[in-house]
Amino acid sequence: MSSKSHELGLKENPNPNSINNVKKQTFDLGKGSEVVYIPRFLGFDESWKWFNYLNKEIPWTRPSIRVFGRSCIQPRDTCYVASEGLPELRYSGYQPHAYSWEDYPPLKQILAAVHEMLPGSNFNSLLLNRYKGGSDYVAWHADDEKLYGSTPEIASVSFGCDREFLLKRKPSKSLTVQATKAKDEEQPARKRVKKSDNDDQHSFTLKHGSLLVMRGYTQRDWLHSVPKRARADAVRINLTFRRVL
Ligand SMILES: O=C(O)CCC(=O)C(=O)O
Ligand SMILES: [Mn+2]
Repeated sequence: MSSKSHELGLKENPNPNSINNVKKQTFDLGKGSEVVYIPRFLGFDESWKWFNYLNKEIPWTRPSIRVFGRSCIQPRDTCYVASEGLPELRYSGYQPHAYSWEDYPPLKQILAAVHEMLPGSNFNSLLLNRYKGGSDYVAWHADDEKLYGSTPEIASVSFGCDREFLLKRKPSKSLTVQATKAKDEEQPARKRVKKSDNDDQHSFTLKHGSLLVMRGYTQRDWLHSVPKRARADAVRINLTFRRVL
């Protein structure tokens, strides 16, 4: 305990890196979906150290995936790390090899920092992405695989080039039905269909050393993407920590 806080009778904060001690932005997306953004989760220099390690040491691959029944090369490099004994991950017809945390000790240090920031979290798997430049991207999707359960918390740490991260609300099934009905009945659809407004789209610039957390029903009700950006001319590495149930 520092002498000053002792004099004032204040208790030293037991967890200086807790979520209560950093600048964070919380976005209530409604209906039980929430996003938290912490721009300076990790220090700037420390983050470059992680970036250099990851860029060099991770066994990056660029696999073939299936999108709408067609085979294509995934538009970014990837790698998967998971604790032993978990059900295997499969997305877009691709089953990544699960590397061990023990093979990449710095990943365990970043995981520990994430756990410290998010009390109660207990991530056991990690999907890594490397965007080599502005033409690498991730298309609109939700991480709604069954193995994560119905309300997964996903913690996303970014290094390197700033990239835009977009969220948009999934089209509501009932509204789609109403829209079709309105068309069938030749009534003006705009009267029945909710207009898309600002509450249905959000954009974040994910900075070097930042942490973005998606939780609640964000994967059920929202899609996210990192679109192509011609001006993003440097490498970005992103780590998404998840819990396989
Ligand atoms: O790179 C990002 O910020 C997002 C990556 C992502 O959504 C994913 O790997 O599922
Ligand atoms: Mn995702």
